[in-house]
Amino acid sequence: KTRFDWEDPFDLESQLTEDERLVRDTAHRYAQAKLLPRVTSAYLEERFDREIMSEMGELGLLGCTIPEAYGGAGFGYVAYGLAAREIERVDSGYRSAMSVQSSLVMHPIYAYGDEAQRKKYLPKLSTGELIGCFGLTEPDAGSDPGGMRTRAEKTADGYRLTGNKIWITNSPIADIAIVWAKSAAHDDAIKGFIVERGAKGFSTPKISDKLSLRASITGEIVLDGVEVPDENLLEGASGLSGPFGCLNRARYGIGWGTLGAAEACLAAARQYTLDRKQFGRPLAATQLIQKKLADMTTEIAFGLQGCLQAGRLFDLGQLAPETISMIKRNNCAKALEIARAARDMHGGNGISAEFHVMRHAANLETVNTYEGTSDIHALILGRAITGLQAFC
Ligand code: TGC
Ligand code: FAD
Repeated sequence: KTRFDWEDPFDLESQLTEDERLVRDTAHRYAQAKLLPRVTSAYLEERFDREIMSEMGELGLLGCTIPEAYGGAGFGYVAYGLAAREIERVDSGYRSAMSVQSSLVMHPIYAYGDEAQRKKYLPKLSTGELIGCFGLTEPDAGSDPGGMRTRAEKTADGYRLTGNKIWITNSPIADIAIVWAKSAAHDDAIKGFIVERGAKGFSTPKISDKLSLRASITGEIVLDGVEVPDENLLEGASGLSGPFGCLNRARYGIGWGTLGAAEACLAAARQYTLDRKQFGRPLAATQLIQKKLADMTTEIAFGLQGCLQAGRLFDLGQLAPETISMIKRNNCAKALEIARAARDMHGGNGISAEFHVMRHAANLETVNTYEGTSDIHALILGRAITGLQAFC
């Protein structure tokens, strides 16, 4: 009889290429050796260590799907997903830093920018010498980004940006921001702009006292008549399809990443319940605990197969955005359930930072909300299934 491998029931390993395994192993070694030892203090102190970006850059993890000519690694989307899974196995906030830089900053410059913009920014973003952030959400426009108020007015040699962005990952430490604004010179279409730190009227106050994603730094972007030159317009994007093209990539990475967090919780809960004895036997010998472990193992294994096939389709240019909504929504929800169950299975110890599971559960609350809430992705799927839109 073939042996059941609870860590890999569908033999995902054999479905990966040699190169994909190499990327996965590199990310795994780095995350376990360098991120895991510092995550607890970073989380408790609400601190993001700037040098993490340079470390990830050194390993080729930033913008890894961008061609090598621009400083990327030229990997496929399965490799990108595997890296996200390994980083989020340690903390969703660290995966956030990687996804924002890769999918929300480097991708729009690569996809919508001109050659001069690509050459100026991409190599430095790929090494982590520059940090970027992505400003779409506003105080009055979250799920409905089309309702944004930030405006771009044409000036003699550029644009003047006015507005506020909120809940922006990495904004307080960003050297550049990709800012989305309605442009009067383009019939009020949403356009993307590269805003450099130091521009007059540009500030990025930090948002403190988060109870989730505390090892990630989050802030606002305040645009008080910020002047950007013509050459900082991302000419190739017009309308919401611009930011959504970036979100497709980040949401896809979250599909993989959340399962990394779930796998960490499953492994912790399994080991804890094997070691912990109550009523004279290991907790893992009880039916209720075994059912929970069976549910966790099943959801993770099915989720990973979905991600792998999504990645293969992405590389072929055949992945529908609605399929991305499906993996983002389902894997976030399953990971959140798994992290909460793992927390419960650890009893009182489950609330201690030392055991990591409650940190994962708290992080996944954010991941379930950002990049489109769970219900928004249900509505995206509902629209595709019925042809009827139910947003408003
Ligand atoms: P809708 O009418 O559906 O579409 C407007 C235009 O966009 C196009 N489009 C897409 N294009 C590419 N990919 C997609 N996934 C696309 N979805 C839509 C669409 O074809 C249309 O194009 P055109 O040329 O005809 O104009 O737009 P809507 O206003 O009805 O929007 C509906 C909805 C709810 C789907 C959308 O607004 C939505 O997804 N809301 C969620 C907002 C969101 O995800 N925000 C994320 C902010 S960034 C973030 O959270 C980063 S966290 C970072 C981290 O730390 O990891
Ligand atoms: P709302 O849109 O106000 O939603 C509130 C609730 O109403 C949700 O449950 C939602 O599902 C529900 N709802 C909304 N519309 C409908 C409807 N039509 N029908 C039924 N229910 C509905 N944004 C960026 O641009 N860049 C970033 O880097 C970034 N990083 C983030 C980091 C963190 C830590 C957090 C918490 C958020 C971040 N965001 C970022 C913002 C994030 O994308 C938004 O919070 C998210 O899109 C939800 O928007 P909202 O908070 O305004 O909630």
